[in-house]
Amino acid sequence: MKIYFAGSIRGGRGDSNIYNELIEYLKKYGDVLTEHVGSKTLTERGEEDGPSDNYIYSRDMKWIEEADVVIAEVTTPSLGVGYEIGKAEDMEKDILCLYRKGSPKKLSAMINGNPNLKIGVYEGLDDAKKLIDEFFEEIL
Ligand code: 6K6
Repeated sequence: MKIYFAGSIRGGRGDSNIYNELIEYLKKYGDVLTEHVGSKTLTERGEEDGPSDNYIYSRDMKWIEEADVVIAEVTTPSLGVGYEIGKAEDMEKDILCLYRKGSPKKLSAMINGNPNLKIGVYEGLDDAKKLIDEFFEEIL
């Protein structure tokens, strides 16, 4: 099972610890292609000598094509994550969007209102992990 995990990078790194925990949990279901999204050292600004945006775009699009499922943490709004979800939807991937209840940012209607996406609203990490289990139970 290849899993593409999407989470905000330039949209803001405030939830990076949560991404990290979710990625660790997802490893029980398969290979997470995008482990760097949970990195505690990855900032919104990136590194001077990091890969070019063009390289990142091409690599990430290839990984979405390869992935069996996409799990997106959507609490921190991110253009990149929204774009990835839209592309994955076109590719008819199974997609779970996890949104933390009580966030000051209301989830976009383009995600929340999309019948092709599974939306999981969670309170704490244990809750999010249960939603992940349910998602995999449904598709496996
Ligand atoms: C680090 C810091 C700034 O830029 C970087 C390197 N950038 C990226 N590296 C890997 N994946 C990326 C990068 N930028 C965006 N992505 C992909 O888009 C990831 O798979 C995330 O799910 C999503 C984040 O988009 P933004 O718009 O929040 O950056």
